[in-house]
Amino acid sequence: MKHSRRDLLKWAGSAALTVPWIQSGCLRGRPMPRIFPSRASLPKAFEALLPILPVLKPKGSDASSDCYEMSLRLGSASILPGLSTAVWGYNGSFPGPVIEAHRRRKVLLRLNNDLPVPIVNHLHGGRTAPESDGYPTDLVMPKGNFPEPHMHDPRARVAYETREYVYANEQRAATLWYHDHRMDFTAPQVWRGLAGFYVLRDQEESSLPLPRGDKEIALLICDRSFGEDGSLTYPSVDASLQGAMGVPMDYAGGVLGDVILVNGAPWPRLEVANVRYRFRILNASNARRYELALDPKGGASPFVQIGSDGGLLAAPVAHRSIQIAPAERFDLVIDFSRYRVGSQVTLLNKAADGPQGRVMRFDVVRQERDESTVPQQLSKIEFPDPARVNAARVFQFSFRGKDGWTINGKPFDPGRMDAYPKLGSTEIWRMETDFQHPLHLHLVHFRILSHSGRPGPYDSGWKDTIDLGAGQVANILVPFLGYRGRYVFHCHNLEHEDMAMMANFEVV
Ligand SMILES: [Cu+2]
Repeated sequence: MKHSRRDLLKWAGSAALTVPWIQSGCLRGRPMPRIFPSRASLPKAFEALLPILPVLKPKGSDASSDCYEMSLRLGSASILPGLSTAVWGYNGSFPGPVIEAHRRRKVLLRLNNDLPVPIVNHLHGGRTAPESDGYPTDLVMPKGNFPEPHMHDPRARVAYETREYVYANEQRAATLWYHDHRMDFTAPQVWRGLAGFYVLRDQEESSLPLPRGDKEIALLICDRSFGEDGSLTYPSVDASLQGAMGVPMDYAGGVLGDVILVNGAPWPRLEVANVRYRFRILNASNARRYELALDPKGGASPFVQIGSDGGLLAAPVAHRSIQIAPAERFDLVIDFSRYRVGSQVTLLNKAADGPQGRVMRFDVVRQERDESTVPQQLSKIEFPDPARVNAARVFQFSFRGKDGWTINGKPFDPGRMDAYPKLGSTEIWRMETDFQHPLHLHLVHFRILSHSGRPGPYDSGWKDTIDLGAGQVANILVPFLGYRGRYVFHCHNLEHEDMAMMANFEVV
């Protein structure tokens, strides 16, 4: 049955539409990302200590797999001084605990839904069988009498209260992450806290002399806004997330927070030794892009990139600053021996002014001997030959008024298949955009062949998300490996995604 965007019409009919959105900030008719301002007073920067995210312990293990279990439930977090914040978290925590996985060792993840709404879990960057990938209609329904899901997708695999996700980990080491992917409601559910790291390791990576132990730190960066009482606030049309989806048209371009959180703490600081550190950085924001830079600079190119969405690069790449869009990951080494002990080094966000122009601070507080190095060769990467592809496709990502954000002019419909790549084949996908969109394909990793003409500075290695600016075109080389079945590709600006910028491919 054809899925109508009934809810989108509700969204389009919401009160905010009475404000012509042409006046509310737009780029040639397209709504722009916009700050939803906090009512709470913004906390002082660099007072909170950076939380180091705890690693989830397996419930059990055998020769080939580790079993984990988490409940998605209401939790309470201390984010703003003197206030507590209700979050929706994996095990009640925001961000969720880190899952440490190993190549070729299966992870069995049982998730229990103790929230009042359906949830879906997606492992972003995972080469996952379709039944565990977190297709947006593969809901895990909440306890009690929740009304039947409003979408009618005959292929939906609806579970009740609990589901076991199986991750084969038949892929190279990489920084992955898990997050909610419920159709039409991903943006508010991730905003409330449903996201965490999944660090996949392998022998190749562990054998390198990179910074490790307490010198390897995962940083989940996101922006949020808060009410006077410390609650997370978001402009949902229906805050229960049980009825109408979406946000008023003013926020259809994307919701920005005015508080920058790292690992759940506002503008935190971290005490470091004057040695190399490895930071696995994830932009888990709904719609905010960052350009990360250091102050003081610490040389012309203080960031040494060693990895991307899909794991290690072939060789390190030095950067003056890092542009990171929603869902992208950067694996970076910063050498604090460039600074004197006693220095305070601010991680800036040059993409914004004011409070959002800063992210966190590193305080260089002690001297240590550095045992780590960054080898000139990190990994051997063999990309498929672009001259020997099996198919080429074009996808246009554009805003179409009441249809919302569309792909090839069409809003998401679980009942419509948009491409049938063959298992084991390689395709070139040409992506064209009208606006800034971070585009993500499930199941696969791809190589960026061109990005507005040529590969950009951040396009080395394997990617699963590509950030395209307004009017840009990219060609990506995509090997379809792993599994047959139905998967989605979509914009990872979560408001765009909820408002229909998603499509299907079926690997056959
Ligand atoms: Cu988008």
